[in-house]
Amino acid sequence: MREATLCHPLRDDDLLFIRKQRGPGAGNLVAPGGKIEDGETPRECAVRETREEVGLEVRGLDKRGELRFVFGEEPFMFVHVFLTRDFVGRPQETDEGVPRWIDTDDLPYEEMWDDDRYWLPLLLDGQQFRGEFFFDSDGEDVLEYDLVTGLDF
Ligand code: 6U4
Repeated sequence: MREATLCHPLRDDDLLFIRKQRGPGAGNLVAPGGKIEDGETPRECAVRETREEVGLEVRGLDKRGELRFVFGEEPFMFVHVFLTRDFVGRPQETDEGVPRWIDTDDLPYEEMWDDDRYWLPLLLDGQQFRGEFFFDSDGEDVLEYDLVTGLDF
């Protein structure tokens, strides 16, 4: 199963998203992140991807979740989720998309992957979580999921 990261910078009450330009989930609002490379830790990957995708130098990443996605019968991806309030620079537009700060009270879940509505509220509530999401074979809709909290990564 491919292993990847998501890194959510938080500035006051706003979370940073980009509109994904290509690959699976193109068109969705997503956090910076991507696939882990050989020899890289999940945290190192999250820092590198955030630098590459929006030009922010993030530090002090807080690991908050692990998510497993299955599309139909196929394991799709295992994702480590990080949150940070500690970063330097301003988000820049790159080939990956246009960055956008979005108020956490008004998140447009209908523009995100279908699983985000289930675990983003836990992230914002300061919780740690592990989730498994079973999508239809197109990876469009979550059919079933299992989410546990109270972890300590
Ligand atoms: P690189 O490594 O640059 O190729 P990218 O093209 O962004 O990365 P891709 O398209 O394989 O990687 O997708 C990986 C990214 O998508 C990770 O950041 C995790 C995220 N992702 C994948 N499925 C997701 C899902 N169901 N919900 C979600 N993020 C998901 O919130």
